[in-house]
Amino acid sequence: MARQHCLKKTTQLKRMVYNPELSFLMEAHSGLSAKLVEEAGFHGIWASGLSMSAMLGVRDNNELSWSQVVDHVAFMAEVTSVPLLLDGDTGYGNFNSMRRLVRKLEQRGVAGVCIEDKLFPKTNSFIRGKAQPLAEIGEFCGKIRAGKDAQSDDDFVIIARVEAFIAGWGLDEALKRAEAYHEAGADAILMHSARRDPSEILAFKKAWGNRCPVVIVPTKYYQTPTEEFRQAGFSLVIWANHLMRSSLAAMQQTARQIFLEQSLVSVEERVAPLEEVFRLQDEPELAEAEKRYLPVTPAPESRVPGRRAFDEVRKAITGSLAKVLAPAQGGA
Ligand code: SPV
Ligand code: MG
Repeated sequence: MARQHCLKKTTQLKRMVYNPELSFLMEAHSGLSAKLVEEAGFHGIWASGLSMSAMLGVRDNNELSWSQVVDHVAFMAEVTSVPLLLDGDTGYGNFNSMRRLVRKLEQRGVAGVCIEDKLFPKTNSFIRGKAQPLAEIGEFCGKIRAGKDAQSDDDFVIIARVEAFIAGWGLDEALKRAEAYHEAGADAILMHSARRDPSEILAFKKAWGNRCPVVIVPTKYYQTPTEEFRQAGFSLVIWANHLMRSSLAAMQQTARQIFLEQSLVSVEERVAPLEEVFRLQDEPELAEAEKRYLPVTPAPESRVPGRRAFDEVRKAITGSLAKVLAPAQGGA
């Protein structure tokens, strides 16, 4: 069970976004990985579209339907007490899809959603980025407004992700889009970049100033010291896919080794013990609950058919057998 927190998850996320100090969201893609993010100490979870798709064996091209995504993140939200920000791709359709998405996410305990200004079905930003068409600004603003109007919790967070740098449009377009999305009501701007250095996002932040919080995803410019992001005044850093990628590498290694060795001997010591799995599933809580809710376990004898019933059945079978066998025996 997730531990209790005195603030709503939406409020926690909103405060994190608006807090001038740099905060971090860590990627998760399942209930288990979400729990690990929380246990590691992170105050928020990024439900990555890339990672959820990859872990389910499909592409990051909206091959998962939006309701499959909502069902999936519901597990992650249910078992954690820190807020979860869903990578909502393009909002899975038009403004109407966005309204429905926001309502469903609120019902499932998700604290916020980030939508990107590309076209449905989207493609991951690191695959043929420059070939990707961007959404029309007015249409995307309508989606943001529809989402903000649909939320029933004032603290539910909607982040607008600008893909202008990814698509090769440059700083002016990035600023124009950020300004429009901010005016449409986005709580923050996620400025994405596929460069190996932070020049694009630093140039944006310098020009943007503190108009509203800015979120970054340093997957490609990972060598930049975090202190630079802090000094530049970013609000949130998203470590976007590193649990998925680390588990992938570990699973490949384990599968290969067991296949080659036809034995578990050399892997047993380096995989998580079963006790750790049971702990993360909170088995002790169920054992406690059983004590509270199940009737006192009956004595073993009373759980098998009564002795008398057993004897009667045996007598009936023996009697029938005797009847069947008697003529045969008599005739021998
Ligand atoms: C994701 O994690 O799915 C993202 C971030 O959208 S990225 O893959 O960097 O586009
Ligand atoms: Mg994504």
